[in-house]
Amino acid sequence: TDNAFEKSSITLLGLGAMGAAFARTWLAAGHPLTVWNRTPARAEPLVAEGAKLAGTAAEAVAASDLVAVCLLDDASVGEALADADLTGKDLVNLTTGTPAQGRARAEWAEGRGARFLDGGIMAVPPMIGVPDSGAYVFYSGSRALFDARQGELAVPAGTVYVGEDPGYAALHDVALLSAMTGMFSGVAHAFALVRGEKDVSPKEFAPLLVGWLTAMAPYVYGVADHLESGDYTRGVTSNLAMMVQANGTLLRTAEDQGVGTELLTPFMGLMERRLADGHGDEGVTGVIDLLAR
Ligand code: FVH
Repeated sequence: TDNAFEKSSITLLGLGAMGAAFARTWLAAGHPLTVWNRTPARAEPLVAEGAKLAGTAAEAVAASDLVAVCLLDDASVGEALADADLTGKDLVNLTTGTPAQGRARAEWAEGRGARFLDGGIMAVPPMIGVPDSGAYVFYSGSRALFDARQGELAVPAGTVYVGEDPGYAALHDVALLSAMTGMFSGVAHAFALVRGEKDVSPKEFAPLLVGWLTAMAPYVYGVADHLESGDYTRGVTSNLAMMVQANGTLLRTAEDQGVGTELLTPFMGLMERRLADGHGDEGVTGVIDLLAR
């Protein structure tokens, strides 16, 4: 199916919102594309755009050396590929999972004769195939596969290879999503505080919040420096003792505004524990030590 003069053929299993977005970019780039979806009707628009619809996942896998999978979860990947012959295939799993699932899926695929790469997509579907959207995919696993398929993988989104350990793509993905969850939590609390005020409109407040979060984002580099140096006081301008004191103001304000504090108190509790352990001259990095299990 692949030769030096034509675009390589690609198989894609899974035509949900994300899979369909990937499919369109490969089709637009001229790659012959075979697709399979559990619900075949979902493939109709892509077939109209030039994709070939396979009757079964096994038939789809047989059609190309490069097989991408973008399904709901790891269990659906196992189900879909159960009857497929993976011998000699380059299997790229774009399904979100845990690091442990990535490692187990790599062992499973390699045991069936495939090279394996796990992917963690850092984008939402409308960003796929859009230059400068910032979309990229973390990849980990077979470096040889990544190098050989860099051309195809770079069509839908940027690529960031994070190591031979097949769990690392998911680990990076989940670490970034976890940080985002913390941001969502902070944003929810901030809007809850101002929402009841007749003279504070959410749309006027939003750019102030974005500006503040953007200004604070380089804090991340300070944490990295603390962790690598082992000195959690380096470059600290606002120390833990001061911040724990200020937390009282945050909590009182929430109470005055009639807003629950449940999004704030878990983190504040950890800050207080670190302070009680005698680390008032540090920043907030020491909280990470308290999280280690
Ligand atoms: N959409 C997003 O914003 C996020 C962005 C970051 C990455 N995620 C992950 O990408 C995977 C696919 O997500 P999706 O958005 O394409 O998801 P859906 O639109 O819900 O499509 C799910 C597809 O999976 C098929 N499927 C579900 N269960 C099974 C099964 N047991 N066997 C075979 N296929 C299965 C489903 O088929 P159907 O419902 O159309 O028949 C869709 O093709 C995902 O890991 C996200 O976490 C997306």
